[in-house]
Amino acid sequence: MNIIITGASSGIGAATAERLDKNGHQLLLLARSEGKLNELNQKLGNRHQVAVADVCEYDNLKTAVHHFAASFGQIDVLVNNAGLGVFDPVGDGKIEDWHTMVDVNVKGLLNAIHICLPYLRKSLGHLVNLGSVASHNVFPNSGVYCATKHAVLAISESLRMELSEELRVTTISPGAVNTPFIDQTNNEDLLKSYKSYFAAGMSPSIIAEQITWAIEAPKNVVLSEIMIRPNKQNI
Ligand code: NJP
Repeated sequence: MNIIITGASSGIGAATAERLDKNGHQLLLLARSEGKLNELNQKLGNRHQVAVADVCEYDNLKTAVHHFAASFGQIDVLVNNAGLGVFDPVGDGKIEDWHTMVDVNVKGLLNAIHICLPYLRKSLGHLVNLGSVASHNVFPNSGVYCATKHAVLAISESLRMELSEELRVTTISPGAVNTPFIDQTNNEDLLKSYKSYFAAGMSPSIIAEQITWAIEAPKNVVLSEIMIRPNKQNI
């Protein structure tokens, strides 16, 4: 299948690229960090297309997606993974951090959906959105992040219902995953306390396995949401 992965330069996105490559899929690896994307592609035998693009920049994103579609004929799957969390109590939050989270996690996700949807509907394809346990629960110190992930689940579920004849939609909702995710937080006290929490989280390869499982499921079923936590995570 021809698969686009946003946020492929790190963490869950990079692990998903490695896992999908193993099963022979053709990938578009998309993120802003050119060096990391090229390094990953090299590790995978330079078999894939790389696009240096910000999901917030609609026109650049569109160019990258169209180029991939023109190269391989169709797009079967979008793994909408790019996202970030900057943790702070809402009362102490910085407006720039709030805007960045909304811009990337919601507007960036919508940009990719809007651009890819005509292709995915044509190929009777699959949309995978990265939600979170924060799509369901609200935690202290991450209120705006939780709001963005609630939005992701709402977008997924509405598309799943509206386009059930043309599109399969899966939300992946993990608990803590051991990636550089928490390094975006600049509140020193919170960073200190969360660092070990995320370090004790799941390997990103476990999430990559779930994404692969959802994509490769029989065409007449949809894994609409996969929630997965470390067994010791009780929230
Ligand atoms: O984080 P990290 P994860 N345009 O920091 C990219 C969700 N999640 O793998 O552009 C394009 O290793 C960035 O690339 P770059 C989480 O909310 C995680 O953990 O080069 N790409 C990088 O590849 C997110 O949706 C946990 O900087 C942009 C990637 O995003 C997804 O999992 C728990 C971008 C982030 O990689 C992957 O996060 C959970 C932009 N503007 C949900 N901004 C967890 N780790 O515990 C960022 O429930 N990226």
